[in-house]
Amino acid sequence: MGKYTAAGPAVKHIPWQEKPAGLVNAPVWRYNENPVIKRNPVENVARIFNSAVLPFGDGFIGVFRGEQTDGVPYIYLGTSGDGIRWDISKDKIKFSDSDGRPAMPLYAYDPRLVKIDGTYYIIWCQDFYGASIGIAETKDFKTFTRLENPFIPFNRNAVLFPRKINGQFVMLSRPSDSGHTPFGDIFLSESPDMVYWGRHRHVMSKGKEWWESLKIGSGAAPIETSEGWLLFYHGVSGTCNGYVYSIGGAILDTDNPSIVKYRCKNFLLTPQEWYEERGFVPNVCFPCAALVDPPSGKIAIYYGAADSYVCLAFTNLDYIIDYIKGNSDVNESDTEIGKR
Ligand code: BMA
Repeated sequence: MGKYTAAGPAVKHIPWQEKPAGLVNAPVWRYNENPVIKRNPVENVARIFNSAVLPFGDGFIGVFRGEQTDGVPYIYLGTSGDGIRWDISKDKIKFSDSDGRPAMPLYAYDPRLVKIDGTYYIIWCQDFYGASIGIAETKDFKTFTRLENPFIPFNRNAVLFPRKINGQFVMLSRPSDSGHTPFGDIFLSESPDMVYWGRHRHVMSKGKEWWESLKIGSGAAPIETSEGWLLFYHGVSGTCNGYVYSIGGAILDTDNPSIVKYRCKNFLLTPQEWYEERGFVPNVCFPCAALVDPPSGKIAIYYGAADSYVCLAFTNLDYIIDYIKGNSDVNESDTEIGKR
């Protein structure tokens, strides 16, 4: 048993590698056979990246952002025994409305996958007369029923907490504008029923450190730990040569998650390998999922690299929580309840 604990069932076959000896500046370390999904992975899909996975049955299931050969992104289903080698369907996930009629979004990207009380929710970015959030539920990964779009445009990077908090569903999101937004903070909204969303709260602003000085967006569904909700998110900086996306870490209060208890001033992972620095969009590490195995404390982070590949990185609960706490620098707006 480690110093800190995490909620949730054991994930016995979680992908894992020990931290290589002698590695410095690496609170999170990369899988040495990255990328785990390479280019042209299935017919009519040129690139798969920014994707989310969960344990399912004896293995894993995932929702994958597939950039079709016509350039339009959609979501594809994949299964895996080990969380590393994936069998991805060549057909897009077929979404229906509540009457069972086809209800496909015009496009869908950056899916997140969260299980709450036995139901799986896929949350993605889509057109709703402007970029906003789509959401669907499934229990069996055979039928996928669209729910009401939670927010009006413009919004991106929405992710649900994996359980109700104070009896409410809670979603993080990043309100934005119609373009490739040069700003953005993380907010939180509550719903009693997954239809009506309100009681909006500000969670975190872009950071004062260079790597997250332009905008931030929530990444993986938060992991519940004894210190609070462990959130891996992305932070963006604007360089003279374009945006750089790094992975950051914060810990939110368990009962009032709009309060940031700790926020790491250092990035946890920033582009440095060829598959992160070179690709369709260079210099992107974009986390969309994190698995935890509570008994061992092992954590596996899935992130998109350079808008071209799916990659894996590892850390463990004690190490990452101590690192975030040890390098924490919260500002006034982080620690507020987030209501004005
Ligand atoms: C963001 C999103 C992500 C993408 C990133 C870098 O705005 O569109 O899907 O990975 O830009 O291109």
